[in-house]
Amino acid sequence: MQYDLTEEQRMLQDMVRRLAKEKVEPGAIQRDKEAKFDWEMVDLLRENGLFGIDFPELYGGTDAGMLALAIAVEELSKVDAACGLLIADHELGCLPIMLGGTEEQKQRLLPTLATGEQLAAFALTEPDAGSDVARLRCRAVKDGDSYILNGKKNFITNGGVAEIITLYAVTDPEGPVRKNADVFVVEKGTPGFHVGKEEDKLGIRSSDTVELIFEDCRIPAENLLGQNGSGFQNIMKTLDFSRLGVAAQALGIAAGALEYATAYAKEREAFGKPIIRHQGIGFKLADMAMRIEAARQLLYKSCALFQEQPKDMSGLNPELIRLSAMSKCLCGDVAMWVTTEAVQVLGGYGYIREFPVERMMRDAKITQIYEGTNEIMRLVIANTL
Ligand code: COS
Repeated sequence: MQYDLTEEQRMLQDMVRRLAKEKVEPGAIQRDKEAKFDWEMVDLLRENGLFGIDFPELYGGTDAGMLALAIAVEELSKVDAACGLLIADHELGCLPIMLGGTEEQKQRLLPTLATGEQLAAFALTEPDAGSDVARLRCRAVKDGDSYILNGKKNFITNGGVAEIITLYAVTDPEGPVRKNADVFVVEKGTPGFHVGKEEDKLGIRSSDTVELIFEDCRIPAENLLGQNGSGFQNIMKTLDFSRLGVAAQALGIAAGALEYATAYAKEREAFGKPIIRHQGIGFKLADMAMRIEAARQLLYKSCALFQEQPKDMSGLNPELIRLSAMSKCLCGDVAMWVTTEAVQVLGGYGYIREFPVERMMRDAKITQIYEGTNEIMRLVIANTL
């Protein structure tokens, strides 16, 4: 297992870093202000082949692996976390297909997802349950060669813009918990599938977060992914992989905040010298850099291990489950702490919208909440000890 970056990974890092600085950073403050999904960002990622990084070549991807994906998400998130989320969340929406789909389903669905021509979203959380997956209620009832879906999903990233939704629904409410649900593919435009309320959020404001409503929504039975009753297993494994993407997003936010705060501290003078020369600020920046580097090492190591794993429904070693949860939790906590400190370093300028660190602080918060709260991550880690 190696997680020193290869030549190809360094080239990708340089390319995405340049793209982020030149094309993503300039509009970031405005996109946050307007809280509007920006298709130009999607086009930029499409043109640069960034949606298919972790897709097998067989289905049109570049098969560059989890570490390459994490590097790309990190670089984009350094300047705009909502942009990094575009590719991380797309991967989340596609993972249930990669893990549980039949060969026919993969061939049918993955090529247009690998190029980003179609976007995917993952629909798990409901108004009454998100962490407690066994309590989810959305229903799928078999009817001949169809399933009929009824229920609501909320806080669904990309739900209003995606063409393909991977949806978790209970198929057998009387059946044994965690063996009574499945993941389905729902295509945009299917009668009975509506996009509901759009959320007005604290951070990642230009990302699309909506409620999805299913009312007697009939989908073909061939859109069931995997064996009947395998939904819980599929989403647990999906989340083990996808949490590395959230970790990368969090790491990028933290690294972006450190970069900005360091440059500021070298310029800004107080009491006759740049504030970085005052230990109160220098030590803050040192602690920020230290925690970021530690989080990065853990994430890169975890990605390197994960990319050796088959993307199918075979089991996952508890050590990997633990590493994924640790990466997500540590990177999220580091991002929240580092961005708060970055605001402090900038003082009054940190608190106003003209400077990016207050946005980074708002963006960081979600990484401690979604794709498994950091409390759930600690539960997962404890369960594997
Ligand atoms: N990866 C793979 N398998 C896992 C797993 C993981 N991360 N966590 C649990 N499992 C397996 C267990 O090994 C167990 O398998 P067996 O039945 O073969 O023994 C099974 O799943 C049930 O585990 P457990 O009894 O711990 O299940 P619980 O219902 O108590 O819940 C948690 C487990 C809380 C860990 C799970 O529900 C979870 O991850 N919730 C968070 C979901 C989430 O991230 N929601 C956010 C919204 S998604 S954007």
